[in-house]
Amino acid sequence: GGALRVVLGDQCTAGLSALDDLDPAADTVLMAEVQAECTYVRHHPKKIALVLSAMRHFARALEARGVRVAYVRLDDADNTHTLRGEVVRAANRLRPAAIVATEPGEWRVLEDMRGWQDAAGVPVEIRDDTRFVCRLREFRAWARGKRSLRMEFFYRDMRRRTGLLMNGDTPEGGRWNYDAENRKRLPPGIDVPAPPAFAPDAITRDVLALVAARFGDHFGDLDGFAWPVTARDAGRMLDDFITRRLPSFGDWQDAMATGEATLFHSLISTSLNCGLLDPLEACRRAEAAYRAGDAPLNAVEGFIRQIIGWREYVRGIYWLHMPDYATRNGLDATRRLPDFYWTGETRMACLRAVVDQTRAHAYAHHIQRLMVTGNFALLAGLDPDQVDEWYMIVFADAYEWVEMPNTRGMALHADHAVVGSKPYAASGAYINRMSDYCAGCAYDVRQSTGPAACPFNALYWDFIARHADRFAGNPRMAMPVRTWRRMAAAKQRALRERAADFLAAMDAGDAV
Ligand code: FAD
Ligand code: DLZ
Ligand code: SF4
Repeated sequence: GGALRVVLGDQCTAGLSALDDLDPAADTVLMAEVQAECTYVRHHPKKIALVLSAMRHFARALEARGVRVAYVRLDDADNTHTLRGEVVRAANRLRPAAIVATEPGEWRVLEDMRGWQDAAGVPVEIRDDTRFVCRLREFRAWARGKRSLRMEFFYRDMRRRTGLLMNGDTPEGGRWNYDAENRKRLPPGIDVPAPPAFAPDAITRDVLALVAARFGDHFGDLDGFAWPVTARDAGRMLDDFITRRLPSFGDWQDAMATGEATLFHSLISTSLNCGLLDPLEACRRAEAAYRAGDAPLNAVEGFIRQIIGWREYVRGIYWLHMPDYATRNGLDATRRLPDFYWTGETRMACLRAVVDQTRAHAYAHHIQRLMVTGNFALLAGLDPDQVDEWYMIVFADAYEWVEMPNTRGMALHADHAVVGSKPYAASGAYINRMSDYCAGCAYDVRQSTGPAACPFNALYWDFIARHADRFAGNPRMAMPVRTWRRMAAAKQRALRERAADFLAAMDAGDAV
């Protein structure tokens, strides 16, 4: 009779397009916990718990509205454990006239979805994901004919379209972008408000037991699970951010500190990405705080730029360039991911801090992801496939549409300069400027050569040297290439030797 409406684990949104025009008398919503989605990469157990718990809470909320939900649990006996298998099984049982879905966040799932019609023998309608500000066809139209794409221009269009921080046609404060004011170092002794923790309810506790039993051997700690799993709690996380952390978000957006996993960040990516929080609403709330005089412009503009700028932009890039994007390796990087990305066992204090924190919380903030684990991977020439997989596994907010352009594009510069016009390569000096990690490190950030030197320093110059010909023509990289080429031969030799020794020791599994 009615329609079978499929809701995926990251689509726990009341206003989801697949649920538009739902007829509770005739339609059924299908939600399925399946092994295939829990293991296509070995996700952090906190990510699996987050998604499954959000699904169970969302199903309950639908039922409370009188919607019929066919909910398949991971431990149901008949579970085929693939999305397609569950769609086919539900279609055979319910004999719907149509299947309605919302486009997924990963290419591999879209490919699968395109086969549902043949597999189930029922017409499948795939609708736009209207939770994003920019439709994919609009992004394609924007990109068409442009020789190169820049986030900044896309972002300005999104500002104009949403009216966020606009006065008519002009940006609030007279400038579009206050990024230059987001680079302060954290003063010692500053009081950082602890983010809220959401204690597991009975539903989440059931899920935690299930995840511990089935996926307890994946990388990551399950205990201390405290992510929001309902729209209500996601709203509370946002409230807490707006009132307690947003005012300082701008100044210290790029800062890092030992023992501080979250600083003034919002912690809303997990909620945005699985549908518990609406991105435009988050931006409007931040704007209201600015208009009320409760938060400065550099903080609010920076926050809004991340969401209607970067978040929408990388999604557009992903769908514009997939499936080719997933295989790009523009800098020919082939080195194996070292074990310390999993164990945290390294003498490099910055990497140890970020890996340990990621294992505990399935979270690291942007500069940790970009300038510590990402920068190291870039400089050491780690294989993008392995780095991509690591980022997909370890973070609770990871879905390919957002993870891949950030990793392969922004961090590794492997995507033929689609996301960024220059690599975010930096030596230890950058990490030392933005954090206190170096003070507690076995290596000396001021040395570049010899066994006690911070590895980032020699690796940085080795990276510039390896790619000097490639980068010489890039105006934004010409400076370091020139500096390298003018360097005394003995100094060059010592740097490259230090880099080679370090990498050889790392590859051999020695303690580095
Ligand atoms: P805040 O710093 O408070 O920022 C607010 C929001 O802006 C975030 O919740 C997020 O939705 C958005 N945002 C900020 N930066 C970006 C960005 N570069 N791209 C897209 N959205 C952004 N983000 C993910 O959501 N999932 C990922 O899998 C992911 N992988 C990343 C991998 C690498 C190598 C890098 C460098 C960045 C990655 N990011 C990813 C982007 C960013 O690091 C996270 O969105 C952010 O750290 C989430 O924490 P928060 O909610 O506290 O963010
Ligand atoms: C990430 C995830 C996990 C862990 N489990 C499920 C699941 O059991 N059922 C489901 O429908 N979705 C799950 N997801 C989310 C999907 O993998 C997600 O829809 C794709 O990554 C596309 O964005
Ligand atoms: Fe990281 Fe180098 Fe600083 Fe150690 S000295 S914390 S390796 S940047």
